[in-house]
Amino acid sequence: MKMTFRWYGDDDKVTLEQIRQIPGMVGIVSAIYDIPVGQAWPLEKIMELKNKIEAHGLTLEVIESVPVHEDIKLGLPSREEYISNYKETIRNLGQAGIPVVCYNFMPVFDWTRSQLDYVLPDGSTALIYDQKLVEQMDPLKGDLQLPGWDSSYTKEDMKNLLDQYRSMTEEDLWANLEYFLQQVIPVAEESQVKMAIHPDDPPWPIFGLPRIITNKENLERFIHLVDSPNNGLTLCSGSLGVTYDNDMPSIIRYFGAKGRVHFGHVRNVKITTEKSFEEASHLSSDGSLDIYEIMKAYHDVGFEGPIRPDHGRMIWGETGRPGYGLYDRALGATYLNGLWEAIEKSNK
Ligand SMILES: [Mn+2]
Repeated sequence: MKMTFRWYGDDDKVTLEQIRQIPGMVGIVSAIYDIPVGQAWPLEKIMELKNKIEAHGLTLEVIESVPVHEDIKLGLPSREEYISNYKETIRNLGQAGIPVVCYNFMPVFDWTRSQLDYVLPDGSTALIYDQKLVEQMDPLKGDLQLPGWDSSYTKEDMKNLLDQYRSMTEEDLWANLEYFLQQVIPVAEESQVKMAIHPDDPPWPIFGLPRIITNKENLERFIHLVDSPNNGLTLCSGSLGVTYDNDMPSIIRYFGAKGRVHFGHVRNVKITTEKSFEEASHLSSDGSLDIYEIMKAYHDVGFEGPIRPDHGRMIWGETGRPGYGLYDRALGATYLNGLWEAIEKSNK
């Protein structure tokens, strides 16, 4: 297992100097943020990012994400150009020696929360998701809390986009995903890049839009859309794990044994009511997930890929990108490394 940390580039308040000082930290998860979605990433920009990270004694282990243009998810004729650009990006990433690409296939909205600064009893703040509140939100009113959603859609663009998705079924989305993979995975194979889809967060439909990367059965269907070792998964405990229907350790063991887990996001959540949850510190006793069992599952399947602490709370007065402060994620990384050392030593 390689411990990694997400870094949002030069605009990130958290610096590479700080990340390097976290004990046991070896790698960076990052992306190029100033290229419009759908355009190819030039090799020079990728090399620039990689060199900067390496100059700080770290390695660029994962690109998270290369975003998938909406026209690909919608299956529009214009997808051809965007898929062609995506393939070019994968080839360039391969040439730069980047081993893993994380992406997702959620229509319109990336990860969604109902509040970004919920105050926990200890005074720290966390992201939370309350299904009832989300049901009352109107994507056209701009009152959404969308931390993972970095877009400049106007109200009109948004309305048009939602209209285009109106008649789309889950099966249509599966077909469009399959079409995308059939073209991209052979290029990933040639380029020695492991593609790792991130589960939908939360793992159920929101605002009437279909979501399909949601549970073990669908992950199984996904890996067979194109049966290649390069067609794999990012397993995110904080996404799949927000429902008791998804048993994270067993999902990690099942797909890990098949060699299809290429990246792990590990974080804890506290399930409050059905379809509602609060993000918690990484510690098992602070949430609903058993983080020891999750790390043990990665260990037992011989996982050698990157893992990162996922979202953290805001603690010690830190302000910054919701879920992506330095302190709580650093504590998370240290805790995960501690569990790993204990698991390794008890298995000797
Ligand atoms: Mn995640």
